[in-house]
Amino acid sequence: MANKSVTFYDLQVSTGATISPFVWATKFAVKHKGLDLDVVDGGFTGIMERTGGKTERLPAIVDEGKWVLDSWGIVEYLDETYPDAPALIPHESVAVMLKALDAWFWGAVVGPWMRCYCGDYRDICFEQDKEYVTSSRAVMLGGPLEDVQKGREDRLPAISAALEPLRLALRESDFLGGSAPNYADYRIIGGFLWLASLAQTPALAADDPLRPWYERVCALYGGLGEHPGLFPIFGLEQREGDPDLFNREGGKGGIFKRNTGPASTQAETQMIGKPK
Ligand SMILES: N[C@@H](CCC(=O)N[C@@H](CS)C(=O)NCC(=O)O)C(=O)O
Repeated sequence: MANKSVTFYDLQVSTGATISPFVWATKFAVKHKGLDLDVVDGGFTGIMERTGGKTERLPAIVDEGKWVLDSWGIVEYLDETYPDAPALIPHESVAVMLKALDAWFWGAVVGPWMRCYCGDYRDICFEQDKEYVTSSRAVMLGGPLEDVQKGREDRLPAISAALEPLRLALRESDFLGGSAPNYADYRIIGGFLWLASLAQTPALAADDPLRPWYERVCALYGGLGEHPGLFPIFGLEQREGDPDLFNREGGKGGIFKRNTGPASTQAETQMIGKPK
């Protein structure tokens, strides 16, 4: 029997790939619930017309005639309406921690990437969107997109290095949800797929430890995150003088170093010179 579908208002670029991180997260969320996406295509201009005046921002869905707006609103709706399907937010703590994680991720990574890729972002949009995207993003970023993007090769290595908290967690776990994905994975993959929808140069090392997680999440639901219009985000080369793109050793201390008694801490104790 075919799955039930919801009408899904997409936000796309000229390749046909979704651009918005919010929309990407929501596509995965709908599929997680076992529902199919009945996609209404479109770019940045004409959202109000496409949605009959219901919203200026996407994502939006219509389920059995009911309009549901906002990525987080849609997730709450899906968990409430389809309690028998796997939960997106299986415990209230997931929502709280994900909000903290997401705020860190935008501040440390997505925002800085936007400043490295805002010209690519405009160039990949549909022709009819370019004027609006150029002017609105220049206001958001405080200057012409070419000026803001300039010098990105000098900034990308440090942004890659800033992703270490995610690498530490995902070295030990297949998904942010643990052994199976949940909304935390979808929310964070949204930022990576936003980048993949537009990046004309890679942002992360080819052997970045995040890559298996990225590929694992993209492959879910018949390859939802493997749209042919996406660009490679792995392949950044470290130049002389650049910081390491990632930490090869993983976590060595604190929460990542289990104390099983003095033998386990002896080397560190000696190194820091604690008197007996
Ligand atoms: N709080 C909203 C934010 C959605 C949002 O800002 N969407 C952007 C795309 S990333 C949008 O629709 N932009 C339309 C525009 O820029 O005109 C949500 O979580 O759904």
